[in-house]
Amino acid sequence: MTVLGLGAMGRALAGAFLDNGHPTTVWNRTDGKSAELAGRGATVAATVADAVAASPIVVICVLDYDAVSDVLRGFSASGIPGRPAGILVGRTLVNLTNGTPRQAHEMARWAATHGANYLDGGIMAVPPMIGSTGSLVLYSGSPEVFTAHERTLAALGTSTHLSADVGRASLYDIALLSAMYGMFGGFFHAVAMVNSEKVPATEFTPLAVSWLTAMITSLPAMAKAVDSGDHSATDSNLRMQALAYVNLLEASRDQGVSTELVEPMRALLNRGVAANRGNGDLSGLIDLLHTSPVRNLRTDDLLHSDSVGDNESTDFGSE
Ligand code: FVH
Repeated sequence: MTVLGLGAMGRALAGAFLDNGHPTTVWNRTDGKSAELAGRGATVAATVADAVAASPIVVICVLDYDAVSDVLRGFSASGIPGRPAGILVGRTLVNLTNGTPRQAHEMARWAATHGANYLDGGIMAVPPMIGSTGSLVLYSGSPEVFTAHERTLAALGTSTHLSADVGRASLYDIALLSAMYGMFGGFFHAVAMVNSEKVPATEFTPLAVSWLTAMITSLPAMAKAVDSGDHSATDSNLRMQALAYVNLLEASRDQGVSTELVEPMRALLNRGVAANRGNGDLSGLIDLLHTSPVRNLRTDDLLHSDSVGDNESTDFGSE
């Protein structure tokens, strides 16, 4: 194995390969991050080319795709004098750097022009989890290439190959991060609310955990509603929630808490009411995310009216 990039994640990845008995070569842009891995048996390469030449599988995990480009820019398919040519031919490049589906497709094309196999991956774990079964690594790209290296990659945790579409792993990665940041954003706002009355976060948090745990159980039913297009089944209709949400905003302002995290949901709830989805489930809002808000209407009129517009492209951001 070769691991390019020895940040917190790269070091964890290299450590997991070593723990599983894989001879591992490591490289990092700057010095000072390889000593502990060297002590555990890793070979420290002086150059990227040396590191790549050392192994059939090259894992790269750096800050972002610009950094990936910086690391790999020296490689030339054409054999320009002074640059390593052909080093990547026949090797498998596994890119676990966070990025977008478009970047994954571009990277796959780049790898193909250099004769390398390419897998793109998304790590759903933090560094201390790497190597445990709780660490999920998502892969996309050629199923044959994944199968060939599946056992080796299992050193990092639970591997899941999603699709031959090389952008799929980053799509899932970004989607899962979106869900995570939504949860964190809600929690941050909630803690700021109780903090405004000097309630310690640690006192409040067990209630938040228990409430969020209960609410998470509604996600599979919401997913079913999205897939069927039928959002009619609900005990908590959208219009009721849109009205209650006004209190959330008013209370925040009264408590001196910024509404920056919670305003966007208000706009979407209002768009849902305007799109005649008020009697249905909250999951109906997901459909609206495929359309853009385009015109302004008065929120209160719509929330308190039975006859609402049928335009799904409505923005209530500026009441
Ligand atoms: N750590 C985490 O919790 C998350 C978990 C999920 C996956 N992410 C993604 O993993 C990628 C690497 O993250 P990281 O935690 O290792 O990040 P850092 O500790 O900040 O290390 C960054 C490494 O990237 C190297 N680097 C940065 N810019 C360049 C460049 N222009 N050329 C070459 N290398 C570069 C940096 O090198 P150095 O500063 O030590 O020389 C580190 O090796 C990331 O995509 C996360 O989103 C982590």
